[in-house]
Amino acid sequence: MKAAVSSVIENQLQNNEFLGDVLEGLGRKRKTLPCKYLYDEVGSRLFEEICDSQDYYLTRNEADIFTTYRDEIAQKFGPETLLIEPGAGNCEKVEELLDAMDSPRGYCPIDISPEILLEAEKRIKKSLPEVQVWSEVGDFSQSEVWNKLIHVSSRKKVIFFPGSTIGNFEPLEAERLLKLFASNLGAGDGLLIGTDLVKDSVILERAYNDSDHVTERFNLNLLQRINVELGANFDLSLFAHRAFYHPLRQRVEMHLVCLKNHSISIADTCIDFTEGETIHTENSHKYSIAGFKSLLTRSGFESVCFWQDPAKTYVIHYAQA
Ligand code: AVJ
Repeated sequence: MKAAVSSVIENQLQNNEFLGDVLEGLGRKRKTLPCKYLYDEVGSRLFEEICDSQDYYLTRNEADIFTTYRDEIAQKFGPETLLIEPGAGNCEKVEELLDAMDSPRGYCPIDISPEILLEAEKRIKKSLPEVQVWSEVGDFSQSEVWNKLIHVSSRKKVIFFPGSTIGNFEPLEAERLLKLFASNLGAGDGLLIGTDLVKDSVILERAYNDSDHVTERFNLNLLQRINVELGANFDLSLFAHRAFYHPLRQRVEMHLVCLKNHSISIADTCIDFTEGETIHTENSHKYSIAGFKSLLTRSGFESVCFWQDPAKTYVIHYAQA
């Protein structure tokens, strides 16, 4: 009973924050929504579908690197290392790595989707019964959730941040996030982080406009989520998915384009949309190897080494705090 009541309160608190962020973002001259809200249960599953699509090369090529270099990577960590994965989602990438590690101290996935986390924890406990798992639900870009992990002692920690998730953050925000990571590590602890490389815009744009239109559904699901959770009345047929590479900013931008003048309401607030205006929903920054190394240095890390796929589309960096 107590657990049920507190989870209702927790839900309401989360919804209040969601509502506040949505109203703030849609109240701006250039409308925007925080990309972290794309990953509700439906969104996380759609993202998994994106990862399986032929056009989205990132996940596949990153997995290739892990499969090829897993032992070499695990050796960099050393024995009895605690692996922490912010934004772990379905925790699919970590199993291979945990399996290659020498007596891992344990695994701490952090994610905002409790459903996905619970499912993943069950799976890992089955496939790697000797590995201890401590899951935490929360936003990894805020220090609160990291404080909950402090009780887990270990001689060495490595933060595992694959998937080019760092690309979602604007350069200054990325620096702030990596500094937060560094502040939760000791000297000599590690960061294993995946970044998508700058490349031909045709390849990049295809990856974010897949031929099965999964990315379109993923993007539009954000409006559906706002309808369901915040009682808004978005008509999804009045918005279109648009993703393009911005070469100066070195990022793919994802938007929802309004197709006709209209207004919607969210919790007594009326919001006007004009034809052609967009809601900016996500950025995916692309880095050169040198560019990312310099970000690591600015953030308090020392670059140790990196690995790439044969086609050199993607990089996994290992750095030390
Ligand atoms: C999970 C943030 C790395 O930016 O490539 C995929 C999300 N968005 N297709 C990315 C995403 C549209 C993905 N990240």
